[in-house]
Amino acid sequence: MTPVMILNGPNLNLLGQRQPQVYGADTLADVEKRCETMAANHKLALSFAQSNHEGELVTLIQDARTTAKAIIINPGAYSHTSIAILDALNMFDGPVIEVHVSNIHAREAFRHHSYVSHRADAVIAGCGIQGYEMALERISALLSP
Ligand code: CA2
Repeated sequence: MTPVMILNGPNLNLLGQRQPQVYGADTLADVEKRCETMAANHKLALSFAQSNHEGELVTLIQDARTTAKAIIINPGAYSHTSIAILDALNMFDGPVIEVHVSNIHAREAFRHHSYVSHRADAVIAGCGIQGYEMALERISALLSP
């Protein structure tokens, strides 16, 4: 089993509870369940986390340097603001995929730029929560020998 970390940033703990027209009706627990199924099919061992705190996300990314072979991250609004998260990802050696539930490019101008995209090997936006499963499939392909 290859360890993969999935990280979620601020407010994503409220997924499914507000703005279903933007983010859909599924909760973060639903996302985790679907990811667990996909991961098992691809022989990946998931660690799944969410934090509303920038520093905690930085620490989790630092931890991943020794505990995970790949990172899938939805940094939430920190995508658009956090050089600290970008710096932490730049110190991680494996593949990084950035996921956004909504299509950030079809939304307000301030969402069009993501610092994390400077490091990400791939970016998936606007595919709803299926984006996480797509990211896992891609990670599996990238990590297979
Ligand atoms: O589309 C995405 O996945 C985002 O990363 C979500 C972030 C937003 O700041 C990014 O620009 C795009 C916000 C997550 C807010 O999550 C909510 C969930 C339920 C209800 C309200 C907000």
